[in-house]
Amino acid sequence: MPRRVTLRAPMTTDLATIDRIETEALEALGQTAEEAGLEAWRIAWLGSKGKLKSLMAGMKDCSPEDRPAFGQRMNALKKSLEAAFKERKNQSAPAAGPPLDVTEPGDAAGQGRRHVLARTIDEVVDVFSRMGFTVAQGPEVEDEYHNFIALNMPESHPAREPGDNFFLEGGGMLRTQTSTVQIRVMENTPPPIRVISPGRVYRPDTHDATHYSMFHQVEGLWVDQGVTLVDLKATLIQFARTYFGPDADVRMRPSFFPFTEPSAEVDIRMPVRGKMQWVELGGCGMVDPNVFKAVGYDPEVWTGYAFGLGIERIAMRKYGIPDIRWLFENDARFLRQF
Ligand code: FA5
Repeated sequence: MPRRVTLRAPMTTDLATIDRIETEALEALGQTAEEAGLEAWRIAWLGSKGKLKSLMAGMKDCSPEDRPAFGQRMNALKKSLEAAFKERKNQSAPAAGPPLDVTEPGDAAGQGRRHVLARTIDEVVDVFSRMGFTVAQGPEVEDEYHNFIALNMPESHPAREPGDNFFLEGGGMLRTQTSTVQIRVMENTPPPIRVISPGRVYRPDTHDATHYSMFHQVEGLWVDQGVTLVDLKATLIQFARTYFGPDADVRMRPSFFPFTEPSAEVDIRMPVRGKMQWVELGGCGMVDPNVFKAVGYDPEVWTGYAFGLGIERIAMRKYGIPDIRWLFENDARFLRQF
């Protein structure tokens, strides 16, 4: 039987009596189990009109020399009763009924998936890997040497304008193209070379349906003796047919890039909403002899081709996504479809 708690106000300043009162209070608490009893104990001992309050009122009856000891004892008592109450309440929680119905069927954990761009990169890498390319990586924070100078873009080149680049305070820049990795690979590896390098690049382009200020490219570089434009076109056709289907085709339109000569834009002909269409995916060309000189390769001995394709454009065509911005809005309703 839980002991009845009375609200008779104890009035004492005798410390030994207070010890006894504390023992009594804790015993009473120990015998109280159910929620209502605990609450009654709390009101009786710790409430605003409770016993602790009345005991504290004894302070005024203390002589000035006894006051500090009495005050300290009262503080300790208060802490002890509060801590004991908290512990008892925690222990008794299950007695109030199980908070969890373990027999209830659970919510299945939502299964995540890879972002459509990450998937596209994996798929593109897979196709080129099967053609013998290995994957190389380079830094996104670059220096102007690797982003421009070694790629045959002198100080006066219009692509180096501050408005077309994210230059960083204190030097350096965010790379604008994955062609930087061509240089980094050739600097560290003797030919022959066959690498692809997928990664993020940054340009202060205005956002619209086909442009974003951060996007992905995949760079390809093949250096060996006797490499020709035919090898380049054959590789791109092989990629297009494997990735977009056997009807896909490749067209190269003459163009200009400072680091390739000759240079071309790569268009791929593929089914777009059921109709075959030419779609521009990137640039390509034969590695310019000046680039070979910058990395210490002999341009009389070595030849090579390079290409750089936009990953977003590839994903948009493959999956019929009409607006590049949707790829970066993180709307799960959109992303869940892929
Ligand atoms: C280049 O960046 C060259 N480095 C490609 C290259 C590599 C040429 C090797 C020769 C040899 P370009 O600036 O055209 O080229 O960009 C290549 C592709 O990136 C574009 O065709 C497009 O698919 C994609 N791209 C460019 N700007 C954006 C943008 N703001 N948002 C999304 N994709 C873009």
